[in-house]
Amino acid sequence: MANIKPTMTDDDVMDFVARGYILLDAVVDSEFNKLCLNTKGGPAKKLVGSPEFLREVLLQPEIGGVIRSLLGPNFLVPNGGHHHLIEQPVVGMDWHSDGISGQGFEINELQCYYYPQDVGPEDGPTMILPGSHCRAVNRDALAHYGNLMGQLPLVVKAGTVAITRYGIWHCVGPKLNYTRRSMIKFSYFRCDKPSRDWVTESDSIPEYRDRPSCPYTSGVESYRDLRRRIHTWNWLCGLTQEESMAYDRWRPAYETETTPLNSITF
Ligand SMILES: O=C(O)CCC(=O)C(=O)O
Ligand SMILES: [Fe+2]
Repeated sequence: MANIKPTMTDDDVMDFVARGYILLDAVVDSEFNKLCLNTKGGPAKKLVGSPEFLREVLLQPEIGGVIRSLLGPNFLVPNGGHHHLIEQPVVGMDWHSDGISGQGFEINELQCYYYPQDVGPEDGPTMILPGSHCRAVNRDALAHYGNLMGQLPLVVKAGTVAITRYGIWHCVGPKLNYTRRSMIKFSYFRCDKPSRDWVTESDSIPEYRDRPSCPYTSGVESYRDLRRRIHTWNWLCGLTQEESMAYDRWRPAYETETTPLNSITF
C-alpha cells in the first residue's frame, strides 16, 4: 500500500472544518500542467486514471498529505474525473452545490479542483463561498443568488489545487475572454473510521477552537455553524455521537444523556 504522510495539524484541520476548503498553490509540476492542457473537455477518465496523473497530482505529497490527514490511511483514490473547459466568454454559472449539502457533519468525500494554467479575474474563475458547505438550502433559491458577501474567486497560479468539502457552494464567475480555462475535478472518498491521525503533538484531543464566523452569517446561523464545526471536529477525532454530545458546551450532557430502549425493562 502506498504510504502517504499526513501534513495537517490540529489547527489546519480546525480551519478546514470551518472554511470547507484548502488551497494548495502551484503544487503540480509546470511541465505536467502543460501536458494536461491538451486534454479535451468533458469526462477525463483516461487522464485522471493514468499512472502519471496518480504520481504528479493525486498522490503528489502535498495534495496526498491533506487527503491522508482528513480521510485516514486507506482512502479511495479517484480513477476518473471531469475536465471543465471553457473557451468562450460566459456570463457565469448559477451558484450551486454538487452534493447533498446541509446534511450531517461527517467528512466522507473531498472534491478537488485542479487548475493546469493560471486563472485570472477575467478568465471565469471558480467562485466558492467559504463556510457554506454545511448550510441547508433550497437549490432553486440558491440559483437566483448574485454576488455574495465573502465569496472567493479562485484566481490562481498554474498547478493550484483546491481541496473542498463536498457540498461547498460554488459557481463559475464571469469570463470576459476567449482564453482556454481548464479545471479538472475529481473526488477522494473515506474508507477508514476517523481517528485524529494527522500531525499531532499530544494524544489528548483539544476542544474545537472557534474560528471567526462567516461575513454573511447572522447570529443564529453563526451559532448553528459553530455547533456543526464542533461536531465535525469531534467526529474527525473519532469521538462517538454520545461522546461528542458530552463535549458540546451548548447542550449540557444532563439534557441529552439517553438509554437505548433495548436495555430498558419495566
Ligand atoms: O468550472 C468550474 O469552475 C465549476 C464547474 C461546476 O461547478 C460544475 O460544472 O458543476
Ligand atoms: Fe459544480
